[in-house]
Amino acid sequence: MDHAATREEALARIAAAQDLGTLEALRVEFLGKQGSISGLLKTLGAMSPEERQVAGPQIHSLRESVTEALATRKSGLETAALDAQLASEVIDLTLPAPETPRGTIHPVSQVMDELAEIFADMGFSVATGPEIEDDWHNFTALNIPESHPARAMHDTFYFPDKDAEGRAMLLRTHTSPVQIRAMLAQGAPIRIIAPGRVYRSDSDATHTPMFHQVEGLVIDRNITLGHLKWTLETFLKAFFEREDIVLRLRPSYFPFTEPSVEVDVGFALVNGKRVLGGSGDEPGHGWMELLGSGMVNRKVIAAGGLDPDEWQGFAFGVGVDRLAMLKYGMDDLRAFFDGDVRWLAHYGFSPLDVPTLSAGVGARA
Ligand code: 2U9
Repeated sequence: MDHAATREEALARIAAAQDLGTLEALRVEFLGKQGSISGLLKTLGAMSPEERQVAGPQIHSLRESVTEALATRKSGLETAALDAQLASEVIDLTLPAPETPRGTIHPVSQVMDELAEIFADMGFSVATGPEIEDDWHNFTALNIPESHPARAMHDTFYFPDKDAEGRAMLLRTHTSPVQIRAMLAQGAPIRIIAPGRVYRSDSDATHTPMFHQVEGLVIDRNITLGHLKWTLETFLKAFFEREDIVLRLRPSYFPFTEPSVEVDVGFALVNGKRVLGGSGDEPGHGWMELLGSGMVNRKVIAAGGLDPDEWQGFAFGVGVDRLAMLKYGMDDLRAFFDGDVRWLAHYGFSPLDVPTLSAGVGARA
């Protein structure tokens, strides 16, 4: 029996298969357990040796041709499929890459980093403390008596409950309690700045219920107002990146300092805008109140656990948001806390510019 017709038909159908599924179905049809060629092979067992000698090679040859044709067609179909995929998935390397959204450093963070860097050069370290305080650390230790207006509900956010020691709990109204804690924890001498969030119940164009302060504290033997003036002058020259910063110290009053001084900075009017620099007494110039300071009150030194006859010091406080507005030219404080990404894209700083001070004026993101 010749299998030429079977072979021809099988090879034709294999060659005509248009996909791998059809080809697999053909393999099963011919060579599977119940396949037609497998069936032919099974007939060999029942043949006489003479018949088998003739039919055996024919059936085996048929199986080999079909096996080979299946493999050839399979690789042909696979190559065609790969070619089609490659043709449809062309990568155009000339297309611009999608832009990766990049955040910016908030001006408040930038200014705080600048302050830490400037004061580090003068030997100060950064101290931090809790934003939820008790009224002893926030007020009493700072010589702010019970009757002081700063203690009234109007200014201070109080919590409804007292702490374990029976002290009223509040959101700190300044970072001064950080320095009280530092004095109690580490003793003297001290050179620290305390930057951070503070809270006052106040809200208009120039006041937000949360704002940022940096305070400084130096405690040592024989500290004078001269040290205070030199420190503030050196700080402001470095911060505003101008050598012609001129300070004016005016007598003032704060409960935690005695004597107390308010510090004004000279400015010039340039095209109707205030530009810091030069004496405020020159024609066309003026003075701008910038920060508060003074020699630490003896009572506050004592509240910090130190002997006021042995240790003296100076302290100062300034609004970080105000410093940022003056240096980088924003005019509305409220925008600092709106979280508007367009404002941040304009006024924010590149996170890739380190160290921070060299990012400086005119080097925004
Ligand atoms: C201790 C002793 C004294 C910190 C000081 C000021 C003066 C001051 C204001 C500036 C603008 C607060 O942000 S503001 O509204 N601060 O005028 N702060 S002296 O004196 C201290 C602090 C801690 C132990």
